[in-house]
Amino acid sequence: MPRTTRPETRSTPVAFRAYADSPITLQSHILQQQSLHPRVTDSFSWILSALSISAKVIAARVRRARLEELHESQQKLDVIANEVLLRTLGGREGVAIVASEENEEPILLRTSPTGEHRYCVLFDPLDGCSNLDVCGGVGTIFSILRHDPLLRPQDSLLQSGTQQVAAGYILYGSSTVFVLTIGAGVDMFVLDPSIGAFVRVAEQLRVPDSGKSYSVNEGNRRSFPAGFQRYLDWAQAHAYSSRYVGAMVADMHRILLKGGVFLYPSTAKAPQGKLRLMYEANPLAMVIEQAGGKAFAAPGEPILQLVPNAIQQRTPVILGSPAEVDQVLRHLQQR
Ligand code: FDP
Repeated sequence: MPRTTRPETRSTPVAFRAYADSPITLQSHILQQQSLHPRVTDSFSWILSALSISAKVIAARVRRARLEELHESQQKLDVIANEVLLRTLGGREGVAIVASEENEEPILLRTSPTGEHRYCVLFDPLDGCSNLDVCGGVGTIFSILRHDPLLRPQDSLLQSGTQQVAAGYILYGSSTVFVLTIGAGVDMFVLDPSIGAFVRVAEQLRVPDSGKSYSVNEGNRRSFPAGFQRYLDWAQAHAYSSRYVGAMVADMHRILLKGGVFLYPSTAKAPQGKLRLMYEANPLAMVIEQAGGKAFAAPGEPILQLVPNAIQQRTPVILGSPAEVDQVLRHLQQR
């Protein structure tokens, strides 16, 4: 006997209603942006489309990870993700240099003749990959900088985060989510497997001003600088929740949608912090700031203003809702 369907009582969120009415794919969103912002050139759009294709390929491999690893000869998924991105981006005329967290050295693909706009694309192909063993969320993080043909490849890459022309991440979780900023707010897309396209589900995302949760590896607490220990005492006394996935993209995504603060301080094991400035901290700092949040390495040191001196440089990270980041900074400044 057919089940009787109960009338839908919960209201559909606005963003999803818009999708049901007329889906905007990432591809059409990029074209829209091109018509709105003259700085979004054809070659830049092709780079975003390469990232979108790579994300679909990697998402498909992540879905099969637990099946494929049954075969012993299987390559590691972070290596596969790296190759997919290098190959897809490498074919785009607009890419001058690719730099991957997985590779020691950046790869110079082509120079930029005068008048030609080319870009450097930096990425962490599969961040948080220890989570794969337990079917947890993992992600790809990317950052796009303008290429300066007059500089050596290394120097062309060593720009502060304020110079990023776009940044974002892809979260391979219960859905595959693509979060993008081109410096004019943050938009979110979800992969619809039935049509094989990323569809826009939210425009101009804003991180909540506050959110009573912190995200940190508390196992390292004893070796955190004193200010972080003071902050954690304060947060626990004020009934904050602790939420830590251990994959930065997944922790960041939760904070972007629900508020809170993400912390990766310096520790005894990682005195400069563990996270990479150019592959992780800068792109996620750009996203959170474009969504109205804050990102600092220390009091008075916004992440985006740090001038890198090495491509693999590490930094402490404090990012999230503005009110929560301020609380952390306040505790760091106390004597
Ligand atoms: P992973 O080593 O699994 O790739 O920088 C990488 C990262 O994960 C982040 O994604 C994550 O936030 C952090 O390291 C987790 O580090 P801890 O295990 O030290 O908490």
